[in-house]
Amino acid sequence: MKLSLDDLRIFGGPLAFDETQHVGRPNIGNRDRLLARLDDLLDRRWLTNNGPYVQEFEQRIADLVGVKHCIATSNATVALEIAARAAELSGEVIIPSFTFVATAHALQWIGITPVFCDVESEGPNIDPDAVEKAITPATSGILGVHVWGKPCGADRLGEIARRYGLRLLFDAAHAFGCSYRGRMIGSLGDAEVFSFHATKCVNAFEGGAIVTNDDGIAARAKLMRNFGFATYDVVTSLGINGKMTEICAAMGLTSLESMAQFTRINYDNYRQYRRELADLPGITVMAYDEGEQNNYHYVVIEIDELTTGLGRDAFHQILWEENVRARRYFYPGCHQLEPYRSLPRYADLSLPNTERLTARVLCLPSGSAVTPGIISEICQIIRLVATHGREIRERLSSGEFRTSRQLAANLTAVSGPSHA
Ligand code: T4K
Repeated sequence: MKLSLDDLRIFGGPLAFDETQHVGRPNIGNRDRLLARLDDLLDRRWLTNNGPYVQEFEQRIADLVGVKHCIATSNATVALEIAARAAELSGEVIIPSFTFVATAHALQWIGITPVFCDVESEGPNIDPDAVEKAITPATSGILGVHVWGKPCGADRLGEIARRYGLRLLFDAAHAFGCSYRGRMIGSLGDAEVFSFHATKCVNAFEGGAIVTNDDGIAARAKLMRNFGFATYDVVTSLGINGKMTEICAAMGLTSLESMAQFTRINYDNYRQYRRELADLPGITVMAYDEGEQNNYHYVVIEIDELTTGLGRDAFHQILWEENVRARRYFYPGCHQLEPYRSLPRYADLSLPNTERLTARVLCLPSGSAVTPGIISEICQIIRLVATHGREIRERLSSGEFRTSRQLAANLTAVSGPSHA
């Protein structure tokens, strides 16, 4: 336990964790079930191309979400590209800048201009009023993102989309198993996309899925996922290779069987972080609406530098020094990343809510690889730093540190002037 500043690694104390603590360490599930499925698929000699495990995975997801169609893919980025084409998007599509860069890249990759929009002042999701203001004659759709599994204002967005004749899609990469006003995410808008990447609550090693009630989108997406082949030797549309393999579907099915357990663990972790960081000035653990279904996969703190005396980047670096790989999901906003920041259309773009959020949030380790003891230790470090922010800054500024000189320089530089 870190009880005083001298216990911190940056002042020469011992490393808090020998083993690196990650955000999104994969949940494994039942190994025996997975290995039995691997034996089956090897015996069957059917390894990919719409095999039985993929079809079973798709059915399970469609049932869970309550939609007509699920098209499993190799990952969510390809799923976004396919969904955008299947929904016949073109020209400009409005998206939040506060998202993983894949949301923007998927559009840009297929020649659609992502129009970055601000999030609501309380964050973390796209602001419907800002969406409406961003609509131009070139706009063909809106692609909302349910950041950290927290649902977008889908009803308002749906009303705007209807009024302007736009398609409404959602990047639900974080939101498998979450609900919005009692409806499962996945059933909103024209289509939604899930990620089953290794770091997600339910994982298929790598994987994604398009879910929709729209027969046309589903039919086109199915073709596009497999090079546009309607049957042997018959190509009826443009396509790509976006297929999920059988081994990924085997993992996905196994992971789905443990979903309730993963969610329970995430919930307990989230509650523990909230309990142990409660009443800590300047630190807020972002709350989930417990009236909805949540996967509680991301535990996110917001840091108020004016109160703590140290900014988010200082917390980030101090935690990394202790072998805690807290993550800045998301930093910076997409509009400040290449290739967008160098393009003239984004050069003067200012998104104040996004920029404020990207400077203040930090995701903490959770999931089945994290124990209550690990969470307590992480909270103890955060509490120590948050309650001694100004002292830490002064000690580092005066050169009193026993670890990396460069780190000290960064710690004082990234946080800006003291607000004492
Ligand atoms: N839309 C949104 C809103 C998204 O957040 C994402 C992906 C996508 C679309 C695209 O989905 P996919 O095409 O990936 O299906 C990670 C994930 O790779 C990425 O899937 C995820 N979002 C994003 C939020 O996080 P990175 O580059 O920040 O971290 P990564 O994958 O290197 O690893 C995360 C941590 O987990 C590391 O600290 C190490 C640990 N780890 C990772 C892997 C892969 C393990 O312990 N074991 C592992 O097998 O993107």
